[in-house]
Amino acid sequence: MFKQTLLGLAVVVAPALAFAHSKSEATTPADGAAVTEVPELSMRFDDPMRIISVSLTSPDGDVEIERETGMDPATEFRALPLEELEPGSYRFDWRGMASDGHPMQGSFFFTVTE
Ligand SMILES: [Cu+2]
Repeated sequence: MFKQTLLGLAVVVAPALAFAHSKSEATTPADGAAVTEVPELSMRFDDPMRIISVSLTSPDGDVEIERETGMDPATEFRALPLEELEPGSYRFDWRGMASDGHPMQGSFFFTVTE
């Protein structure tokens, strides 16, 4: 009986696992890119992701950004820097919840040039 329950669960869960660990497919700016300006920060996912927290860090510390997208699971996340970004290197970190319920996190890097 118990075995059957587990098996049934496995069958139900299996299709969801195909989408497990949705990953960031593309970001703006692109990971590792050198850009002259950053009008927006965005990430696209191959499966809806609830983005719980984000941060943008420069060598001088945290940079304020404003979310454009809400807390609902979505395949696209957008945020805007509140000020023009000074030349330098930046790191964007995010934490989220994948549609299969797994907590996820990631980061990407870019450089703003003069
Ligand atoms: Cu997962």
